[in-house]
Amino acid sequence: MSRRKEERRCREVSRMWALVGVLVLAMGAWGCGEDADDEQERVASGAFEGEHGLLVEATLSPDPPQVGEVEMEMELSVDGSVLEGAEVEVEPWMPAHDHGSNTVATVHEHHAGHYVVEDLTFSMAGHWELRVFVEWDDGSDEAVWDFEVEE
Ligand SMILES: [Cu+2]
Repeated sequence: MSRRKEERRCREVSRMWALVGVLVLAMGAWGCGEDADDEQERVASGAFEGEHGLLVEATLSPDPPQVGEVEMEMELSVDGSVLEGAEVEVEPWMPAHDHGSNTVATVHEHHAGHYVVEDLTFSMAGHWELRVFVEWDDGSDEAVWDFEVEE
């Protein structure tokens, strides 16, 4: 069955259930969840690991990101310990075109292990990477992830 037909069928079933007044909310868990899955793959917020124990728990807003300025905050830890006083750089990168953005993002630690990113922008829509480089007393690591930036 084509996806469109399936979606239409989902809608019709939804309507029917709504008409008889039965738990429409249950539909989401019942097979009409395709859109929610797509959404899940596109978001840029989440937990991302480096190869040397770094864990970046990032929140971007809006999410999925849009062209222009994006607000970003991160919790950083290494091997499970809160990472305080690290040097952090955040670089947006568009691999298909080999370019970054027009602004240089700056990062400051708001409180222990909690870092706020400013001047983070995406200059065009499409597939971007976000590269986070972190240096601390006796080590360094990076975490990179990728996602779609919307118009
Ligand atoms: Cu580009």
